Amino acid sequence: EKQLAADMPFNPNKPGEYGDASRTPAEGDHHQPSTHAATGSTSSEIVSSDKVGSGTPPQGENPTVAPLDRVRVDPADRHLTTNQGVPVADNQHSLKIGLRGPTAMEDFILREKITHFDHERIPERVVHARGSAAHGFFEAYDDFSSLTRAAPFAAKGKQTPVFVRFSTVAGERGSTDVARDVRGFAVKFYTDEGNWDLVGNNIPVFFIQDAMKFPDLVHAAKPEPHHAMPQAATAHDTFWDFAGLSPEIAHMLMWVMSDRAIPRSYRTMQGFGVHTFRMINAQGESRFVKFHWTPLQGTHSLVWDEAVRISGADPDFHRRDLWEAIESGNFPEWELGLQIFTEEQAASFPFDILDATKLVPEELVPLTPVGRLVLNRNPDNFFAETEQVAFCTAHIVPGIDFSNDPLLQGRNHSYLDTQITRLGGPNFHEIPINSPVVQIQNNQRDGFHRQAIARGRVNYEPNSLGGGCPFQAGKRGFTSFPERFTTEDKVRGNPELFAEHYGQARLFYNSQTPAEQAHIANAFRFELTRVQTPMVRQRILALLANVDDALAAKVAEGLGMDVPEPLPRDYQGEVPEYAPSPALSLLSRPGETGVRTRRVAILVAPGVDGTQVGKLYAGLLKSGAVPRLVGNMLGKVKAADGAALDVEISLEAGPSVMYDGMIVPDGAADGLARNAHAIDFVREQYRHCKPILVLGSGADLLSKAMIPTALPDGSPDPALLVDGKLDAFEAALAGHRAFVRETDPPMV
Ligand code: HDE
Repeated sequence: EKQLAADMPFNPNKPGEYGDASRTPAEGDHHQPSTHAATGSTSSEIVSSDKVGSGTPPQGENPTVAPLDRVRVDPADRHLTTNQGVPVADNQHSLKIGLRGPTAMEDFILREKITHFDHERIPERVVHARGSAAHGFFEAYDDFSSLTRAAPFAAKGKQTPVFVRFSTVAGERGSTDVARDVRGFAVKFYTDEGNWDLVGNNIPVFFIQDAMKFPDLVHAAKPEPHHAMPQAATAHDTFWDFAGLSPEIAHMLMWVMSDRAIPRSYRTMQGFGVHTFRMINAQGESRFVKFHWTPLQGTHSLVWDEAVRISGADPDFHRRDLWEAIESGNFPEWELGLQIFTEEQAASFPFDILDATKLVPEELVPLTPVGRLVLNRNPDNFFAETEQVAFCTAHIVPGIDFSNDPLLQGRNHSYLDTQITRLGGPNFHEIPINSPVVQIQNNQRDGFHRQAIARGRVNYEPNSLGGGCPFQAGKRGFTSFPERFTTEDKVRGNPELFAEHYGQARLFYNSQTPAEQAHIANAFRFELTRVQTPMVRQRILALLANVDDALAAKVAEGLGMDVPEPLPRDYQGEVPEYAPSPALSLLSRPGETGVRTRRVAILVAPGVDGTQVGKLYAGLLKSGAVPRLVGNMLGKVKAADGAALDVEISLEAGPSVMYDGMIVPDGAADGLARNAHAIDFVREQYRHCKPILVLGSGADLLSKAMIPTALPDGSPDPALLVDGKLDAFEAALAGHRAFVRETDPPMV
């Protein structure tokens, strides 16, 4: 039997209960010896006891903001207790009046356990319910204080802790990771001057321009209210109905129908602040900025057919990928780039920088790299951290300010407000993952779930009884940029340039490679085919007719319809012409990590060349790839030389879509060819344009699966290597996919 270890602080939530020794602060905490400040406490409070501690906390201490260690709970070598700390003798049986009798009402242990369980769930986020997160840091490349006084940019090499949550938008908490959707990219910086939340997306523009329209947009995109279908998908009538009646959506539609909306990994997505923000330096000078996160891993996406299959094979695909990368020490990394511009520059742009449906082309304002983001630690507890984290666009720090983007202005209200329902009250800032690393001192009091025990009689300001504390920070504190306004009428409406919806939609489309353009057309075809109401399809075609004739024609053909008259345009001025921006193509950022973390299936079966398999496996591991021996079923496979190989996963449990590339070694084909899973595996690898290496008789599996070894035009397939070298395979793997192989409809 484990003994009670009452002298040890087994629940760090309650360090004060275990005497002074257990109050030793965690590293990084500025714990000062107590001098008992002017707290107004009476002498009777200053009685030391195990429960209340000394009654004199160190001056200014507020343990609700201490490092997370203060609330990490580890059960090793501990017995069960109730929530009141009472040791639990029997956790298997309720208390009964005789073994076959009714359960006693008195069983407080049962009732506490069941009651807590009954209330385990909290409401999911109204959007972005499905997400995954990790801890890490942001490191500034330099001292950028001439641009901003924001603490993370104050010195070269300065590190600021962060917590980052990625998400889909429309799906519910348990929905698939790989739905076609925008991804959230929300970063909480725990800065020296309070928390700064940069709550962005993986797409730099948005569906609508004004917060007023957000509830309608979300209602239209979410499952239809009468039958709650479809889950995590925009491919239904209500979304497209709303879209066709909201032409400002044109640019965003190009992005969400592109491969951006089906990323290969959270690690291979860009992130964007979307809105224009301000940065302000210590002299009060302001510049506009746009935030860009660029992944070192490159920008890579799935193909649609693959995404659909992954939803079945592993709906946690992105969550698992992020988790495994961090666990294996492959810490994902992004560079933060800023587009910095002045008010005068902004006034010269052919679009309005307050319009979230517009981006600032990088050709117009190039990126200035300012630092890097590294995610290096998985959360300890999904609920406590990933679920309870509360991002809020209004969480900004000195040196950062808003623009008047009407979407951002509305968000600034929404994010704090929504937490009050979701997290059950106004004290969510005290939930450990949300609390800043700096002191919270103010006269806000009480409310549900209050943690801080504010001392003294003074809870107002100004005061003299508390020595005037806490006092206003004055110049050190946050000051809003004193933007000057001319006197204008109070109106509901939009600035003029907001009405121009098509120039940048066209810019995006024209900046894509032919393969990417084809994927956009196919995505429209797929989504609109799912739409039941012909009129709704028709209106989208009319919208596309304003973007690109060829695209409209291609989608119309796919729907068996004619291209209608273009939607009438609100904007009377000239639609700006933009030169194509190669930076908008996903393929323009192959990344710097090569084959690291890319998953490779080596198919094995009895008679396979074991030495070859060993060499391939070791070679791939050496390059940082993740090889897996995939076979008909788990267990040993006898290689040609008699050695036994361990199959790591079966074809059934680890289908093709789980891998970025495949190898069929010599001798494996015979033992695989009768398993239709193996045939499917090769065909899907091929159809999804993944690199394939076949060695010796391994090539037989290709012919069994009827895979063409040359491209439709007769030229060699750059990613199908017959008797090729591992180096060449790895080069193809680093290049991700060979879209040249693609046909519509697929031939394989
Ligand atoms: Fe959000 N959004 N949003 N959004 N959003 C929320 O806040 C909202 C918008 C974004 O990982 C909610 O805490 C309004 C743009 C992310 O926890 C809610 C409007 C962008 C996340 C909310 C927008 C985003 C949210 C739901 C239009 C990209 C997840 C739960 C005016 C720049 C953060 C919550 C996380 C979450 C409101 C538009 C990104 C309801 C009203 C534009 C990444 O407050």
